Amino acid sequence: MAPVATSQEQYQTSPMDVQKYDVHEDYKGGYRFAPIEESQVSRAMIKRYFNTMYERAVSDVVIVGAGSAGLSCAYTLAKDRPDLKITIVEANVAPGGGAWLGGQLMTPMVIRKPADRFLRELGVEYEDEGPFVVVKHAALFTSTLLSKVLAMPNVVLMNATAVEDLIVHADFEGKQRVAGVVTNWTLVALNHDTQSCMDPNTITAPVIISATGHDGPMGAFSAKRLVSAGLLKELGNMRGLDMNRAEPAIVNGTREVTPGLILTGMELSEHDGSNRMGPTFGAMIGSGVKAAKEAIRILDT
Ligand code: AHZ
Repeated sequence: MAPVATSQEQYQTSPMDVQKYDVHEDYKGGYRFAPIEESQVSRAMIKRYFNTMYERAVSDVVIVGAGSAGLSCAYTLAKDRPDLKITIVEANVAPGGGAWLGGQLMTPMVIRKPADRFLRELGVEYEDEGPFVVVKHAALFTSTLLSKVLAMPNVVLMNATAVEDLIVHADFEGKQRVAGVVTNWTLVALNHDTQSCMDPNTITAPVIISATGHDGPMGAFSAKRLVSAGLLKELGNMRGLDMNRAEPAIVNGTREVTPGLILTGMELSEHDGSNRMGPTFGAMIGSGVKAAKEAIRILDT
């Protein structure tokens, strides 16, 4: 791969490329591209994607779901531990979950203190309203966080890919431990009722962090699977909205709920039976950061 230019040079067409490929960046009608074969495009994508799948079949941490909690977790974990192979699996084509808008499809995003520290770390501007801050557009928070996560060399994002199941191994004492995830293209996962036998794929990792949000078409995936797999008796089920109770409960409750599996974000409310907070996002940041710290604690013991 060509080296990545980091300075002003990146905005200039290299004189070597001009000579070698006869390229011309002329917006008066003479714009000329370097020549390409269609197969080069295919191979450029295939080689990288499948090499990545091969390499990430064994990861250090898998994060399921790239909403505000999953991405806050990925950022913290990747920054604190550049040695870890962190693989994010997101069912949607567009990562970001519900964090592209604030509440009721409105654009401003409210974040209660002390989670505003994370915004300063990301370099996202906000208006200070005293006990909370407001980012002018939720998409500014999500796109900044996403771009920083994707730029981390130890992070891979597999979007349009759904986690369909958990891998559960028994340890030497016979105790059950979540040891990985079972994946499929989301379009395949959505069509199991119409086609026969579309077997999945796997990624193993010593720590899985599930951040799939509250119950919905795909939400609370791992929490629900713990019940159907017999690892949890029943779900607590998310309770009604109470911002003051909900946010600290989610952050402080973020933990390894079963060996090998950490729950973060609103998925935890379904597991624990805690309240929802509605359109305040501080707990998603705090819970994501705490999940990263939990993962490091597990990996280091
Ligand atoms: O696509 C989902 C979304 O991007 C993804 N996801 C769900 N199931 C998956 C699966 N495999 C892969 N089986 C899956 N990906 O998980 C992401 C969840 O993002 P989210 O924004 O829904 O959850 P969050 O916990 O990060 O943020 C919740 C935000 C909410 S909801 C709420 C309320 O309802 O009161 N309040 C807040 C702040």
